[in-house]
Amino acid sequence: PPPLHRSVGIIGAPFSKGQSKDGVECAPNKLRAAGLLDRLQQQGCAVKDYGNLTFENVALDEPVNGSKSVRTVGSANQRLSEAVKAVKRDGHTAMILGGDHSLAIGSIHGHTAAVGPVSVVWVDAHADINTPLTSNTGNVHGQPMSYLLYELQSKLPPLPNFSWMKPCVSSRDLVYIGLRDVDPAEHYIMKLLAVKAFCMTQVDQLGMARVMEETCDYLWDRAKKPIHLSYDIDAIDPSITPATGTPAVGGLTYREGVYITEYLYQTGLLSAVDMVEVNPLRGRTEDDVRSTVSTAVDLLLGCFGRRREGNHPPDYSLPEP
Ligand code: NNH
Ligand code: MN
Ligand code: MN
Repeated sequence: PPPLHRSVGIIGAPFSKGQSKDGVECAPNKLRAAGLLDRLQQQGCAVKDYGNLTFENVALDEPVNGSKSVRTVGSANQRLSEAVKAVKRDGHTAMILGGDHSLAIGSIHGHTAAVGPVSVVWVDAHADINTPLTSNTGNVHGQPMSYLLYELQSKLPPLPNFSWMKPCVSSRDLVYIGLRDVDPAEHYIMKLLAVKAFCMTQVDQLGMARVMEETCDYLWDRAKKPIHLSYDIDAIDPSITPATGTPAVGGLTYREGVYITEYLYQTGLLSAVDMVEVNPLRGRTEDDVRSTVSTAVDLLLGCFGRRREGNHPPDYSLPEP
């Protein structure tokens, strides 16, 4: 196997205005407090923590076509895009700790600004491909893919504080895994654009090993591009990761979730990873939060070389008696 990229640049994006529940902004520090950085280092990663970004609330951020906090979300994502671009230019694999999923707009935008076209693997219970005009909730975290896709630009109204961004992903470079709560308009869009999706039905049918093989076959059909993994923790079954804003029953097992990360790591193409929607203020008990945070940490470790068979440093030598 090729020598794999083992330097990670971490950006905390404590951003919550893409949805309406408090708490997701606490996740970056919770993930660090759970030992994320130490454990990355122990498995042989060089770690650089760029710290948490700060975001301002734009005053008088009235709904735009029913979508909430659009200006605040726009300027936060502009900042995140610049930060991700800088981490990529520094030569690291980027790790973006959300925050809600609206941050994928800036994360993917900044990633492509630095490295050119990417493949996007979107692991989520939801498709997050509503346009501002199809959204039933007005939450931008249900819309990021529509902002990013070239093919949907003519369907977007003008959005204040988004003039900095241009679409940067082709619908042929997107694969969904784990879907089970898709709005009618989202389903229509996905069929219209023929977006590749392994919803839970396909996961049941094929098993995760084949889902990952087919994901990469599909993405690599034209060219191998750097991979952007956008991992919404609500993709995992809420019995394991209940501390999230919109839990959806019937999700991925812990093992299926981890397998995705192990598989993408060994491609050698993983170039940026978002971990979003961990909400330490949701869930009913301390254990609910602990289980959600520790699963998110395990998924991130899997993206950076952790193997369930065990790991050892390349320079390990047995002690002589
Ligand atoms: N589809 C709904 C919406 O557009 C729910 C999105 N919620 C999410 N997405 N958590 O991952 O608002
Ligand atoms: Mn999402
Ligand atoms: Mn989701």
